[in-house]
Formats: sequence, structure tokens, C-alpha cells
Amino acid sequence: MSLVPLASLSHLTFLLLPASLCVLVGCSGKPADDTSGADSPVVTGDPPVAPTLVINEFLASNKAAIADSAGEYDDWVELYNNGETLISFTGLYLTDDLEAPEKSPLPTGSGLAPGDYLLIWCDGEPDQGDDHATFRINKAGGVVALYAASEGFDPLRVDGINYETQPADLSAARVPDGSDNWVAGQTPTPGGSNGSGS
Ligand SMILES: [Ca+2]
Ligand SMILES: [Ca+2]
Repeated sequence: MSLVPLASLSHLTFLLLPASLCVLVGCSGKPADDTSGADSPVVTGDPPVAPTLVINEFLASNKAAIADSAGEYDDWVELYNNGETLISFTGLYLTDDLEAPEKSPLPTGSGLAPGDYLLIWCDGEPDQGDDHATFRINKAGGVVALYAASEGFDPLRVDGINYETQPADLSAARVPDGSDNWVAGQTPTPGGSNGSGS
């Protein structure tokens, strides 16, 4: 099987740049109504700046690995703050459809401290809590992506991974945490470090 980080697209360059530089070089989201032609409307405010939040691990075929608060063995995505500042979840979304980037909002009113992890249950059961996404992820393969929305701009893809068929109760994970090294068939470490790989 293969894992194709969507981060291989141009925005990876963006993520590796200091946020201040990104604003200067205009490498973040473009205005949502920018037609790139004459008479483009004037856009006010700052373009979105990608947080240092990553999809760190996911389990797309949970049979008996870990149950959610409802006792259900649902699939999950682990987020990780790979930066040095608190990340607010306001305006951040998780999706399994690149055509629908704002599919499932991250828990509003909360955030993630540097080095912390958060599990989002991908069970299509948002009534079970704000850490439950509005969609399920497909064990037969698909996409998981994280987007930042900003009024007046197209949602900016912060992170994403393209994956193929996943084995039961084994995750795909960045090893070590936050790195570009995706490894499939891992013993799940939900809400904790993915280890050093050594
Ligand atoms: Ca559930
Ligand atoms: Ca983990």
C-alpha cells in the first residue's frame, strides 16, 4: 500500500516557511473571489496563515483498537501541534473530500497546546461530542485533510494525506511525530507519541 502526503503539493513549501515570510511572498490562500483578471475586487484583511497543526496518525479500520466514549470502535484521526504556540481551532476543519474542505469543524472554543495531541473520531456522529467528525473515513482508501478557513479567502489546506486500503487495527502515522515520514501498519498510539521509529 502507499501513502501519499498531499503535503507534497506546493503548500509544503509554505508550511516550511516562517509565517511572516509567507504573508510577504503571498503563498497562503488566494482571495475567494479572485478571478486573476482585471477589475478584481479589493480584498481587505490578512490572508490565512497555516498553523503548525498536522494530521499525525489515523486509523481507518478500527475493529478492537480503542473505543470512543459511546463504546464504539470507530475510526479516528490524531492531530498534533508541531509548533511552539497554542493553536486555536476556530476556523479549522477536517474533511475526507477535497471538494468540501469545510466538512467538519474542529471543536470550537478549544485549542491545542504545543506538543499536544487530539483524537477526532471519524464516525459521522457529531451528536456524541464536538470531537466527533461529521463523516467516517474509508478503510478502502481515501483522503483526510485539514483546512483553515478565512473570510474572503479560499480555505487553505494545512495538511492532508492520500491513503490506500488500511489493515484492521493498524494505523498510519508520522514517525517521529510531525515529521514528513509516514509509516503504515503501525501499532496505534491514539493521543500519544508515535515514537521515534528506532
Ligand atoms: Ca461513535
Ligand atoms: Ca499517536
